[in-house]
Amino acid sequence: MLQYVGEHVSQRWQAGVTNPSQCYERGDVMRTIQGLAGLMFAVIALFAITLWVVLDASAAHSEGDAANFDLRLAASGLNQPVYLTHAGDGSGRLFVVEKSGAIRIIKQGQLLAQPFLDISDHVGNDGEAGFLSVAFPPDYAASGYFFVYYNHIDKNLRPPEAEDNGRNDGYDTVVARFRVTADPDRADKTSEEWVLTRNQPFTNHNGGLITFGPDGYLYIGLGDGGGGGDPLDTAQNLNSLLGKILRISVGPTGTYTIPPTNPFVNRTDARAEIWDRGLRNPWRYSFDRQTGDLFIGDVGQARVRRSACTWAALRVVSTLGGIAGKVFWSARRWPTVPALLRRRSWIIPAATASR
Ligand SMILES: [Ca+2]
Ligand SMILES: [Ca+2]
Repeated sequence: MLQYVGEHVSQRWQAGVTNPSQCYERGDVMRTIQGLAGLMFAVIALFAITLWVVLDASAAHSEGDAANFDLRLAASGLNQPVYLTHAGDGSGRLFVVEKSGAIRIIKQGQLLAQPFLDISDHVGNDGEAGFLSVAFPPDYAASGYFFVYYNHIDKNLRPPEAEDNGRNDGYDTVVARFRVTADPDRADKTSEEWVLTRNQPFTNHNGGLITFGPDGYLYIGLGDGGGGGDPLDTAQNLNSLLGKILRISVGPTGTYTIPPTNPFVNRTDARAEIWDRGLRNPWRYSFDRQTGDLFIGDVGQARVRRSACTWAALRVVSTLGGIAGKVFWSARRWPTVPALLRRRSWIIPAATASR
């Protein structure tokens, strides 16, 4: 694990912005219209890139050398570390999630030999599946319970849902609650309580991040279930939890309740847990500490038949402005122009990068 040391890193990631019209799947009828749209996108993208280069050069000039940072070794001996956080308890400890099934503690700069939690005996660690994140509630210091996201080694833990079309190939998703023991550096493995479980139809696209938002609710990222091109069309399906970011209210006991301000609450044609939809695999996301906006790193996919072009996408969702829950970019493909005209509430990524 490396420690970032420096002042500022500009968003070089945006330098990968290319023309999205190269990537959406073209229908036979709309080819001409989309070709014109492609030209329009190309002009806009060229203008945007030019503007970005100018602004970035200006920013770099005013903010100092963007390359003025260094990396130092912070800890070694970790096994597949995929997430790093703290408990918000003032202890200064860092908690590192190992994909293989454990949470490790870095305490006063030293990696403790004894894991905080080790459930590797029932984590399905393969490919994109594994032990993927941990979330400590705001009152953790007093309450001592916390939540984890992992894929269970038993693929039959949950049967396929109706929209899964019988597919049962992935390690099923588990969001579970655990409790700490009298030793603050050790959790009680036997305290596990399942809060939410979900079948995984395919091995990939399991999402994996759970985190508490500034509103105190638990946000859960779930991918579209997997397979190329969202074959089950789950991401825009409001009756499916897949391809979504969910928002639930959790406490020291029980499963969960639905926050009354969730966008699809009190609707019979949608799952009330859904907070955002149209995602392919929101592997990581993060709240802006000042504005509360949510920055979502998604792995997009555009061309289905000719696979030369795939996308990583950054989307920004305001938790304050009320846009959450509208129709976003489909995980299946870049929306066609007619689709965009029909669905003006579609929101395209804030930034994209080829990968
Ligand atoms: Ca299953
Ligand atoms: Ca999956």
